[in-house]
Amino acid sequence: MELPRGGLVFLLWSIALFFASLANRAVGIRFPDRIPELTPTSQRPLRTAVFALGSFWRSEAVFGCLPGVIRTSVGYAAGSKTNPEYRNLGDHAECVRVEYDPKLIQFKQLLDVFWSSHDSRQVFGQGPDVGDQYRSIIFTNQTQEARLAAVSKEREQAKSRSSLVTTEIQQLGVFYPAEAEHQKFELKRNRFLLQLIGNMPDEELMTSSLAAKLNGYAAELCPTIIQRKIDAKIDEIVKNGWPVLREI
Ligand code: MHO
Repeated sequence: MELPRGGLVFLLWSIALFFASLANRAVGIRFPDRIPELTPTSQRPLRTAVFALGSFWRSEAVFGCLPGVIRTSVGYAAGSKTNPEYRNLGDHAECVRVEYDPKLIQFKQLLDVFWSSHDSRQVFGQGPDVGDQYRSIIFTNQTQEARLAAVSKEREQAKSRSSLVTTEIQQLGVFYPAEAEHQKFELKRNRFLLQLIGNMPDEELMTSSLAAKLNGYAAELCPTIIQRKIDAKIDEIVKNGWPVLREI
């Protein structure tokens, strides 16, 4: 009897889960992340959103921890310079690209996080960072997103007329990924967490959901409940003796 395609995928997935649960005991929290092509979330159609809200180190951490966000990366957009670099980014803005599962989180909710995570009224900078590269932008892909963005901006402006909301809303053009050292920057500063996930190479850090979450955790920018959940998970791993120091 021929197995339908869906059935085959399910069977492979069950086998992978079984081995993952065995392997999990030995390698801590890393294994599920090693088989991204078999994770159920990545089989669903994902959407992409891009935002600029100041230093992209922080922006990536803000979005990485949200339930439903599958992957994050940082880069440059909104400018005219081709192939911008961190030290020479021309008129581009520092951005975060968020890949999310629309069944778990919606563009509207991402907008809420965008507004609550920076000061959209600050001119020519964000927080301590000065310059046009830190300007506030919502990038859109479709009319529906542009409409939602415009409504949310109006709502934000209506909160106070004492200053103007500087946020631009624009159609996304080219997104240039930033250099590797800027990806998951907050996580990379935390050697303990890096070790805990098995010192993933850069390419893997870029695509890993786990790394996106821990990047937010490292910066203490996850929603409190998630921050606590990860704390507890890490305590558990440490208590159970993983990673195990076998010799010295
Ligand atoms: N305040 C930051 C800005 C970095 S950013 C990725 C710094 O330490 O330089 O532009």
